[in-house]
Amino acid sequence: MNPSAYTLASETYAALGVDTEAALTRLASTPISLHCWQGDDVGGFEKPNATLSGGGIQTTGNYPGKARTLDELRQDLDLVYKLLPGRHRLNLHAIYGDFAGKLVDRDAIEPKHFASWVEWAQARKLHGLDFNPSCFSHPFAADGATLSHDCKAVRDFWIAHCVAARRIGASFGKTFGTTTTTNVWIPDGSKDTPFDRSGPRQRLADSLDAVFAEKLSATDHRDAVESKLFGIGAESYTVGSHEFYLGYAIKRGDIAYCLDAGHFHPTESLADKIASVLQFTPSLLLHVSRGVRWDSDHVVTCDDATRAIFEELVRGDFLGRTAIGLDYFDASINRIAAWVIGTRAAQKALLAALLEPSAQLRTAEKTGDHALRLALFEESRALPLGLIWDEFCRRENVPVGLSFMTEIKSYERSVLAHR
Ligand SMILES: [Mn+2]
Repeated sequence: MNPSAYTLASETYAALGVDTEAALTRLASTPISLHCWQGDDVGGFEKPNATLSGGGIQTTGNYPGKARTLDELRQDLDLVYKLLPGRHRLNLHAIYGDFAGKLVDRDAIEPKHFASWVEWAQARKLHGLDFNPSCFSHPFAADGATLSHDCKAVRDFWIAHCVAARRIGASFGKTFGTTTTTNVWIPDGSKDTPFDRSGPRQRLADSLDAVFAEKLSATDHRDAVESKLFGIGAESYTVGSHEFYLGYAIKRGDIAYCLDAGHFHPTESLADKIASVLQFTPSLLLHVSRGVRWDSDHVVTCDDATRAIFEELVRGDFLGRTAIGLDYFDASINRIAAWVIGTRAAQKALLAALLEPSAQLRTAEKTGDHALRLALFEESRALPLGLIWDEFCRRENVPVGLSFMTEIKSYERSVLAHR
């Protein structure tokens, strides 16, 4: 009998000292948190026909088939998870609660509003749920400030929202027995050059202290803070900048810093920041995204920048201290395809990192043989990654190769066309 394509590929890797079985085991046990907001263009379900407003973020495109209700979103996610190898998580924003037709304001959300999500996720054996307060698409966020607002009543409203969000996150962690990450991102900033850059930052630091004052179980729950360079309509100043949140996370020592791949200058390497951040913070939240010129939230691809991020996680042995989430929203193509392509691309980038000839690379670097190091990097690019990936999909009983697109197309004809 001829050896399988996987056996041949595995031998190619073995010749470089790489154990493909160990890589597949690690890949299978690394969950990715899927962002629920790809399915409905960040509208949420607080009220019928809710749409994203403000926040410095924007979906572009008007591809048909957008999920209009919780049920439609869940139906779409069922297909998404079916097409992904491995066991994953779901990342919910507060605006995706099951409010049963009642208006529940953001400061009044409770775990009970997410009980049907918990039930849904448990029935599908998801790894767990993650959470985010939604500090946008709300009258109190309309002037571009939330936790840093100069009006105390507005700040207090958003503090109450974030406190409520943390409790919901902790309830998820307790239920699933896996640590839930609740990530605080706010859009606060200004379109034009401000005079006072310090005041809003002082107010934000004070607000965050109030948000994080309640001690929650570190087993159930992890807090994260997410920085940003700029937003649409907030081009000149962002209160929660990289320096602000990195400093805040280090000062506290018990919260994770969130690095979003779309939240830096286009020429900055997110990968290069990982080992620096983790020198001084206990854990990291990654928002894998793909900025194109601006924080455009394009679908993740297995490009060099994404591969470099996962290489850092593996080389530094940081996977255990990192929560991996996706954050993008593309409304110009089939949204389910966007979810599946992006998640599979992130997983492929992780697999590529796990298949690096790391022992040989380390030795070459240690002995000063930089030509060999370069040669190993270049040879690695042409290794049969795709054959190992196909084997992973086969073992996980999900479509191999492009056939996942056939299932998505069929769903588009039978379900999405009727929305
Ligand atoms: Mn993000």
